[in-house]
Amino acid sequence: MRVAVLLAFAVCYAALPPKVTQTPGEAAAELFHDADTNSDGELHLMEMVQLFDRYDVNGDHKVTRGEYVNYTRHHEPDLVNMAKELYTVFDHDGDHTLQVSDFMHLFLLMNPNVTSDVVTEYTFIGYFTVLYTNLQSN
Ligand SMILES: [Ca+2]
Ligand SMILES: [Ca+2]
Repeated sequence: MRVAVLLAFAVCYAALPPKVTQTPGEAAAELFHDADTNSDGELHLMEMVQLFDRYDVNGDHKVTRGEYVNYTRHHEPDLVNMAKELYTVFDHDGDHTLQVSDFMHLFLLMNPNVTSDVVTEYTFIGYFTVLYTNLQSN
């Protein structure tokens, strides 16, 4: 009897959808803090390049879909369900590979002041909150 109850519970539990523990804003903040290597509340162009290098595990100056999904699974598990869509958004030139130039494009897209090589925490989190919200509601 007890085993049957436990089994029923296990079956119900397994059927639940994956638990989303972060709001889009929290996930965006986590990504910012991961990217802001020197923790000064600003994302510098160099930090964007460093972030690219962390995704590029085998160091061939390309981030493949596999590298991106793997990094996301380990560092931003809440985003893994939308990792494929994010990759497509980041792949600005549409060649199915991320290069530093794609990250540079993203940086410029977030940068309201093109003469600056800095994106503020506020701007970065705002951009990614909107992006995550849009992908979640799809
Ligand atoms: Ca920084
Ligand atoms: Ca690579």
